[in-house]
Order: sequence, then structure tokens, then C-alpha cells
Amino acid sequence: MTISRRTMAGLAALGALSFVQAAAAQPAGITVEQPWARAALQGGTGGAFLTIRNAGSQPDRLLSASTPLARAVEIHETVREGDISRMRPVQALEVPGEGSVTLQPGGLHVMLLGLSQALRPGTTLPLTLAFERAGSVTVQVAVQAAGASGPAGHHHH
Ligand SMILES: [Cu+2]
Repeated sequence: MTISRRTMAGLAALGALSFVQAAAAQPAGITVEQPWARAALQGGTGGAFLTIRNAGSQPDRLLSASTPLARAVEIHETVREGDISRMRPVQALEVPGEGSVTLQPGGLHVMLLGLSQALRPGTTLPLTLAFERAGSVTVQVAVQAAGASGPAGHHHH
């Protein structure tokens, strides 16, 4: 009884420790929450979505993104013109101080161009985001089904 309780406490402490380390790996101020992508074919184009939170008082800017699994990565916004919605590249995405920006289907998103391998549901891909102030932040993006509208286990707002 005592041993199993101690073991559980130990596991909980380990869990807390790895969480702290994961958080500490990101530069102060900027955190990237719930990164996910839709399944996509090798050679094709994929979309990745996430929330960037800036705890600092100064605004920051997302300048570029990259992954070893895509030939190029662009930040896109979706613009509606009448019944037609188009995507266009965003040069620098501003993240306000003590604020956040959410990239989601139908709006801002990370476009993965020329995938070197298929994005399969249940796998992850590394994505590095380069910020003007915070520097580089690398996250593991969870691949969801092709028709997914939000990160797994969370309701879409
Ligand atoms: Cu796009």
C-alpha cells in the first residue's frame, strides 16, 4: 500500500518534471499550444494549426516556419472575396503582448508545401517557428484525420 502510493507519487513527480522541462525548452514569453495538422499525401500540401500565446508585455512576430518533412513552409491567411476564399502568404504574423493568435481551418494556417512523406493520423511531425524576439520554437505537431476540424480531444470553439 505504502509502496504503491509512493510509486504513484514518484510517477506524478516525474510527469510534472517532464512538463516543466518541456515548458522550459521554449523561450520565455512565447508558447505554442495544441499544434495539429491534417493528414496529407506524400508530395502534396498539408495544413497545420496551432495557438501562439505571448505572455510577455512586448509584441512578437512569427517570421517563418520550417520542417524537415516539407520543401517549404508558408504562413497563410484566408481571405474571402464574395463566394470565393483564397489563401495568401503572410510575411510576418504579429502576436500581441499578453495576447494570442490562433491558426485554424478557414483562417490563418501553416501551409506545408511539397511533403517528403505522407502525414498519417496518429503520427507527429516537428515544426520550427522562428520569432523575431523569442527566436526558434520547435513543437511536435499531431496529425489528425484529413477531415478533422480541431485538435484531438478538444472541442472546436
Ligand atoms: Cu494555405
